Amino acid sequence: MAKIKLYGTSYSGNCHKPKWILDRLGIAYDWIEVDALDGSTRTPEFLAINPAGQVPVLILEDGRMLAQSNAMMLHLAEGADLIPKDAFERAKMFEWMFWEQYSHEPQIAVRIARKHYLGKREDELEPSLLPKGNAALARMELQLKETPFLVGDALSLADIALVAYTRKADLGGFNLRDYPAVRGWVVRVEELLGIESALPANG
Ligand SMILES: N[C@@H](CCC(=O)N[C@@H](CS)C(=O)NCC(=O)O)C(=O)O
Repeated sequence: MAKIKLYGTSYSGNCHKPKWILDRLGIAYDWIEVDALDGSTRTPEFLAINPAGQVPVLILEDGRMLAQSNAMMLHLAEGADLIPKDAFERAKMFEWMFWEQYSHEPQIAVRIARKHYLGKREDELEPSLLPKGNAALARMELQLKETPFLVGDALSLADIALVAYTRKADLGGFNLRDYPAVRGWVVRVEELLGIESALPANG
């Protein structure tokens, strides 16, 4: 069987999610760099790999393809302690992961990409992204004032899905100092993942 392959953009939070799981679980893989912002995901060659034209893309040892960062994490972490055994806690983890894709990533990740990576001016950005992104951060703050992780006392895939872009929210014009419980959680999760902090040094 071939080694697992992960197609990804090295500065993309969605691509970090499956990478962090592979690293944490000690699974061998080859990283294949594809720039999500220069059209490389829309070439005929890449569309033959993922017809959705997006990274990340995971190719399993037997050649099967899996898209969607959260689906990849669920598959790779099957049986690991990142997925609660209790059925209700597992459903709460899904609740956060589905919410991440609908109510967090489309505002926070998009604002980071447009403002920081594409260098758009404030007046070129969709005005609703800032209030909607702040509403998402406020929702997380409410939970993280109560519990150290999004689902109770232990790190789960919910934390990994949500930390990917939350840790870089300042690059999108958000201010994590307004959300102290979220900031403390970012530090905790980054430490557990063994990754360098993405929070602004003096922030
Ligand atoms: N919901 C998808 C989102 C994937 C996504 O938005 N990928 C971006 C990079 S972060 C991309 O490939 N953009 C290039 C394009 O759409 O052409 C996931 O979680 O994997």
